Amino acid sequence: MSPTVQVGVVMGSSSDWDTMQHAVEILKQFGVSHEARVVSAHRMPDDLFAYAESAGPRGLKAIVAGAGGAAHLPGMLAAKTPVPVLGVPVMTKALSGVDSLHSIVQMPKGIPVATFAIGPAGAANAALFAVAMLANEDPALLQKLQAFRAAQTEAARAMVVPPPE
Ligand code: RP5
Repeated sequence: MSPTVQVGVVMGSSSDWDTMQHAVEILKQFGVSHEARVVSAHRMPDDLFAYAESAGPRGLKAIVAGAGGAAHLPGMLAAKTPVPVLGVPVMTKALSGVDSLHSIVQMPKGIPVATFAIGPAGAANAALFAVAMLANEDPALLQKLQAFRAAQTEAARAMVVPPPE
């Protein structure tokens, strides 16, 4: 039997990878089992439904979903599964990702999508949020998350201005 995947990272296009790889990097860093797939809402609607319907039964604990433009991928996934969906607005050329942000964050009442910042920071933070969710039930993962934060604190304390060239 294949090992259980805890977090699914899905995106609307391979062109989203530059952004979404930052989510995958974090999950790798924390040793969280994951998968990364292209599931386009408007080009692969049946696949989207199949992915969402199988997410719970397969044991996924969270889905990090990134899309750009009229970004219905996270919302439609959330409509089809009770597994928490963490939405990442991907930067777009025409509207700088504000279109993606608005279409992901403005879910009508009843079907939530946790929405993160536009671009790489959002992708990384969505993965960190998934780690924090999993850490509620996993003391070893919680320890790693606390160490990650402590390292950030130390790095910030070591900062000097003006920055060395
Ligand atoms: C969305 O359309 C994707 O999430 C991507 O951000 C955007 C552009 O897709 P491509 O035309 O690059 O495949 O579905």
